[in-house]
Amino acid sequence: MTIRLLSTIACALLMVSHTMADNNTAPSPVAPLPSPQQVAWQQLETYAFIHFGLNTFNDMEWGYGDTPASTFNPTRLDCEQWVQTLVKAGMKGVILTCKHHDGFCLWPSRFTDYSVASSPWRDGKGDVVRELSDACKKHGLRFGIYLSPWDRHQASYGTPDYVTYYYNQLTELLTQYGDLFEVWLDGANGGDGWYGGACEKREIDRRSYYCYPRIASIVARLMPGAVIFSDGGPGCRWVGNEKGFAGATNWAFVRSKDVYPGYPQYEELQSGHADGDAWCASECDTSIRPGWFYHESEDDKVKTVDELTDLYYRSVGHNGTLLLNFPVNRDGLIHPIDSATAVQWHERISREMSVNLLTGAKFTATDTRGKAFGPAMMGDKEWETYWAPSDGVTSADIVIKTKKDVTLNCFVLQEYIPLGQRVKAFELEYKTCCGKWAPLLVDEETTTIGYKRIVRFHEKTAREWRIRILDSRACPCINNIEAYNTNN
Ligand code: FUL
Repeated sequence: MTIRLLSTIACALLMVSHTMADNNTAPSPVAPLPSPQQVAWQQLETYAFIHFGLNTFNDMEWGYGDTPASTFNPTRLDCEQWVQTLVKAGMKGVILTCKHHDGFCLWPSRFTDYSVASSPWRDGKGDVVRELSDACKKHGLRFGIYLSPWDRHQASYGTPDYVTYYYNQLTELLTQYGDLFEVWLDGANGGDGWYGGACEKREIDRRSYYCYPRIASIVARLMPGAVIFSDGGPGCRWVGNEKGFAGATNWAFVRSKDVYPGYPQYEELQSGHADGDAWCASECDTSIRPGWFYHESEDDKVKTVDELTDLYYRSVGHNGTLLLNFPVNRDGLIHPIDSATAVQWHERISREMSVNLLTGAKFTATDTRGKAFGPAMMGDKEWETYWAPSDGVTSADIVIKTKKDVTLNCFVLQEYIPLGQRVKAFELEYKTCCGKWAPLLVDEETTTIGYKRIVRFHEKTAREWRIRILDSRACPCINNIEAYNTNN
């Protein structure tokens, strides 16, 4: 045997033992990473906002802070009607404007009389937060709170006393209403207001006034399962628009030192920061009507089922969540036009995504680190199992062979995000009848995947499909691939 042959055999043995050693070892996580709460939050995918309060009764969007509490008087308020509608619309949770910028509280706060306790509704004995949180418990919906930091009613606004007042109210909401999944901190802050009769403009330092780390520690102590929303998190971030969509390229990261509530370069939030140091996925908020609060003049301006469907694909399908607002009306009900539209929208999405045409298909890949991470894991519906190639492999092809010809116009791709968001670029292809790979026609960039990427493309019929991962921050970890024909 020549020395050359011996060294070739030795080299081959080394490679085999190396592969075997790697076989069942999971890839190392790539920071930034989500907390288990952030993963659970993103899995909710769609949940509702309710804007309701004095503005509803006074045809306003931003009350000045002096609107009389006596004008709050919903005659037929029924939180069960809200929750039942939201469940039928596929919502997994609801966030209520417990206090909007006008400072009026939908619960009888011990710290102010500017609340439902001073209204004629239920003779001043009502509590909307209680009624809604109870209805959520009864019907299995998660509950969250919006507590506006800006308060145009309080005389102390702008002083340290107001910040204590804010913490006290936050504590009431975190301790009196059971489990919460999200705490929503609005970015609109400071400006003119009533402020106990001063009627002036008050500016605050948006970065330091509320001491956000203190708020985060109160939430972490009293409601550890909840994620905090604000422009830059820390739990989840604003998507940089109020239209309900995220960028096709969408990283779940932000540069935590840069972003704060009121961040001027908020448009960056549509795609996140590829070089961010903190996990902070995007929440796409929008209203089913032009306004956040109810206005009769908008009864004929409710978004259509087509518009909402498109938003679903560009929010949940762009690695975000969709927070869809329902402006409760003066009766205290979700308007029938809004509820009918939302329910039809949910039925439409459910129909479009009802038959996964890859069921029973064969998945293969150009590289696999070991049996436990085989390509079949992408078609097994299990969250905890995923395909991954060897360490250092940052581009690979996944080929999917269906049993017969199928006509597709949509792929659903998911990364196993507990190990980080990795994929930077991919391409989708199909095999033509003459056996050549050709690109599927996609109208947006195919870059990031994240928790969920839904890629719509021009319909094609074929038996073999290829997903080419072109670049990734480390070896990709793909845990689910589905495909649909949304025209069926
Ligand atoms: C904004 C607020 O100013 C709007 O009134 C609304 O509450 C929306 C969800 O957030 O920043």
